[in-house]
Amino acid sequence: MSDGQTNCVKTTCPYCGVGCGVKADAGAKPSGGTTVEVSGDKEHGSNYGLLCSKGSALGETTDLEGRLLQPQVGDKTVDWDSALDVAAKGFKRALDKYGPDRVAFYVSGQLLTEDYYVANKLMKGYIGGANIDTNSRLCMSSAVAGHKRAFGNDIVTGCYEDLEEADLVVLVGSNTAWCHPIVFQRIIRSRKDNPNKKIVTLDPRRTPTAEQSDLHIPLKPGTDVLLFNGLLAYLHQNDKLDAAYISDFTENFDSALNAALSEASDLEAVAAECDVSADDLRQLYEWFADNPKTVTVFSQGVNQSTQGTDKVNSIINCHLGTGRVGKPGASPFSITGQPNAMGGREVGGLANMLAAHMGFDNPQHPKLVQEFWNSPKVAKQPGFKAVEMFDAINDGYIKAVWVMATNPAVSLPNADLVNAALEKCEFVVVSDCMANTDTTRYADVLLPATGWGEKDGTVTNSERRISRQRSFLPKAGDAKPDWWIICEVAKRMGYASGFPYRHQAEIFNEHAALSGYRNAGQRDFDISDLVGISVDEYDGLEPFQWPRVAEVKTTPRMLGDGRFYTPSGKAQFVAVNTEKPAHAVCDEYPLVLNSGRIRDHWHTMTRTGKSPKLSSHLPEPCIQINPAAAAARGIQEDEFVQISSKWGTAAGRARVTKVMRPSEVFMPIHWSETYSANGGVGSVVSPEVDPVSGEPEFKHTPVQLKGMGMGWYGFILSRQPATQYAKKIGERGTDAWVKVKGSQFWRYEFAGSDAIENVEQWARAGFGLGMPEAAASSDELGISIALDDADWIDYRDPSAGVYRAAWIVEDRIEACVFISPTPDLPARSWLASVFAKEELGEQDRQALLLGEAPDPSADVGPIVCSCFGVGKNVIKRAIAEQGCKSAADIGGCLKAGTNCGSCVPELEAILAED
Ligand SMILES: Nc1nc2c(c(=O)[nH]1)N[C@H]1C(S)=C(S)[C@@H](COP(=O)(O)OP(=O)(O)OC[C@H]3O[C@@H](n4cnc5c(=O)[nH]c(N)nc54)[C@H](O)[C@@H]3O)O[C@H]1N2
Ligand SMILES: Nc1nc2c(c(=O)[nH]1)N[C@H]1C(S)=C(S)[C@@H](COP(=O)(O)OP(=O)(O)OC[C@H]3O[C@@H](n4cnc5c(=O)[nH]c(N)nc54)[C@H](O)[C@@H]3O)O[C@H]1N2
Ligand code: SF4
Ligand SMILES: [Mo]
Repeated sequence: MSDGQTNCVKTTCPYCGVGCGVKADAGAKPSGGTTVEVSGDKEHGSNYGLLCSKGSALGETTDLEGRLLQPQVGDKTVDWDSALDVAAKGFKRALDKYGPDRVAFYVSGQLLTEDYYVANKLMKGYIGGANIDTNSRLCMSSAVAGHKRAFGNDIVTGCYEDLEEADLVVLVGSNTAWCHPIVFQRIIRSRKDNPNKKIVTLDPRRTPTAEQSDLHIPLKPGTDVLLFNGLLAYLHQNDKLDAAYISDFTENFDSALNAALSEASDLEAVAAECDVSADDLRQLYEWFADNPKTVTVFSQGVNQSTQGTDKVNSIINCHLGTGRVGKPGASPFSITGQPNAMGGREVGGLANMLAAHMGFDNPQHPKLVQEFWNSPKVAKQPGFKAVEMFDAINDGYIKAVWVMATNPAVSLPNADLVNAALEKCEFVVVSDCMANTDTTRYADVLLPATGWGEKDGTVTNSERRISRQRSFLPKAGDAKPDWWIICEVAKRMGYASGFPYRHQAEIFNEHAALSGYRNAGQRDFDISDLVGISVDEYDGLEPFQWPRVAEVKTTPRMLGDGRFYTPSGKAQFVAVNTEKPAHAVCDEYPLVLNSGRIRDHWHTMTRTGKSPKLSSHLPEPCIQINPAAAAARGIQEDEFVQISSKWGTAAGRARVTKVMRPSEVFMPIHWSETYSANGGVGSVVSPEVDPVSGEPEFKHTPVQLKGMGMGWYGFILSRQPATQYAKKIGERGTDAWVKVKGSQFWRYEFAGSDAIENVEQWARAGFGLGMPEAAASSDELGISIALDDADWIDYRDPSAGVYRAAWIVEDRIEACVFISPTPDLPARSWLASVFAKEELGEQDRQALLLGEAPDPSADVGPIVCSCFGVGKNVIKRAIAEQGCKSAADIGGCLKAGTNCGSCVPELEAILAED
């Protein structure tokens, strides 16, 4: 659907669960290929025209570089017919020989609802097993389980408007400023209009979100249940509970209160146990008690824990106790991660759920689903949850697995075991848009899926808003939509009658019909108003919030009337007590590893890693360490450090920072083997899961930390990708490296323990260049050069272990190499500006050999604003020289922060430093 004025197509951002509306305009590049311009959709109710850094840079990720363009069987490129036959036969063989419980699908919150619907139908209705689970298990399953325990069904009761309307927003285990930036901007803007509004962040780290909050409570990891039990006790002790609401609409209050009082009746003791200031805790409790309009937002600091479900219920208990559920400005609010985490829940993508929010706990539901589908079989009991599924693959129980739109070799805990399991598994099918991911390398059959801009369907965001993702680009190569691929495999397995769809709108139609089938208000998920929707109507479908039935076209809030989906119709308090995380620190593993996200990368970087803008903010795997913990181990900023646990090891650059508590370290989740060596935190993470939800404890693994004692550090910037070179570095005993996409170069960082014998030979060989007398070229590296036109200038000081070289072709820099015994190497931000020059002057050449920017203004410093490439040094100069006093002043001078606004929290932090 275009907007009527231009060629813009209205679609939805494919990244986070905020679900922003995007206007996308594809045009032809004069040089061939396609340009994609994106802007926020002002009419979309989730973002009203705003987009964060990732959304704004979508145009940098839609090209064909790295895409999987044709099906592959083993190493061979094949046509679709052959690939689909092999996939279907492989599954059929395993099914016939071993039975429906021995095959599995591992799917994703990045599938569209229509894709997800048919994947679930194929597994649960035709294969007849329930071993379909999704990466949402790693993400939202504790919230799902907590909602079901309290409300009887998986319902997010509020909407984004509530966050604006609230007088108090409590953010628990959520780095909203970086992970849900547009929601965060909406909260911050509303505070400007409401001077009484307060934002509180509960996070062991001082995140950019905490930085912008009125109060940050850096609680000890894993103490959330205690803190919220303390709140329930406080509300009771101070007569702040809503007795009428409790008696009219809830059950089990006494046992929840008793549990709370048993461990958390003394505020001072709670504060001591959570390791926070009693005054700060009292402040939070008072604000919560006195603000009827309170929203408590929770995310992975809550869900990803062996107590995740209990944490969720400890929060909901406080909202039930004060009657703040589903009311304007008052709700618990689970904010979802992926663009279609909610859609997956709606179609039964979790192994313990059925389609249309039905479940195995109600014996009528499997029958009802089977009857509606008229399918030969139906799963009768839950299947393996993600971590169990990969254990079962590793044990040889599961014989065939199909991975769609997720990268488990990187993102599951205990990733080394997951890699071994995929290696061993008899039959692995992978559907992805990218050719080379850590998971695609295990595929027996590799199926190219259409990516964002090519695919077409619906997604549901955190506030239950169903929006269309629309295609505006031609399909890449032979790529096909996921729903089509699944249906074709289903047909070839002999299930043609169940998968007759010609268009995704037909699948949506069936999904809508199932939601209303024999429902009559008994089940929450109902969009039956859309039954019979035509292709044209589907194409024009405007965003709306479910449920949507004949009388009600959109529902911003649910459960505000006190009617719940439990057998009694009443909400359930859940008695919860604090349990310790699965593994405690000990002498061997004395620190707690926490893991999560950074501002500009998305998960395993298969898409954001292609964007120079998004790779400029935090380009490398790093490990955040408190100064005391670093000092105790003699660790300096920038050196390579290693963390290890019972399960494995990972390495990154040391970031010594007070944002960390002394006993914890943090590592981002984004780096894989595709982008780094040893940069994947998943190898280290404990595979323990929450007993109710099965969600892994990604935020709490005991680890050991040590400096890697590297003998030398170095980096290369090169116009040509030199992947082979980087691999060779690995072969030469380098212990760590990472590759980063820059706007005019690829950057490779590395370090090694043993000195390099002949550094010039080593450096030149890396580019396929021999020593000066030999003419050299290497097509293998994509770099070839007639030495006549080229200059190799270098500086060496063997006794100091320093080497600097630049390779200049027709006065333009082609590559440069810097090596030193310490991580103190020239600023990459300065060198980026050298690559932007069409012609190098004498001064530039000298500066390259000196390893120093000719003057301070040549180095912009680490990039803060990725939209306009504004670095920290430039911002600091504007503060000092132009008297900028606010983020708005900096925006006025430098434009930083004026496009997507994602860097505003960091601008504020820089202002606070001065
Ligand atoms: N930039 C970016 N945005 C994203 C994503 C991305 O990859 N990149 N991914 C999306 C997805 S799928 C998801 S699920 C969301 C996740 O969004 P968030 O949940 O906000 O992100 P995380 O960084 O995983 O974790 C949040 C915080 O939990 C804190 N935490 C750790 N342990 C505890 C604890 O015991 N208690 C409390 N209270 N807090 C704790 C961590 O320090 C961390 O700051 O982000 C979505 N948005
Ligand atoms: N240590 C640690 N690990 C974590 C977490 C953590 O906080 N700490 N968080 C967990 C969470 S919340 C999440 S959500 C997961 C995310 O982890 P993953 O789901 O593994 O990460 P992605 O990189 O998003 O993987 C998506 C894959 O699908 C491909 N893809 C994209 N679009 C499509 C499409 O339309 N069709 C197909 N077929 N393929 C597509 C991409 O190229 C990519 O390979 O990570 C989890 N892992
Ligand atoms: S907040 Fe950013 S990543 Fe999330 S949907 Fe909006 S633009 Fe996309
Ligand atoms: Mo997630």
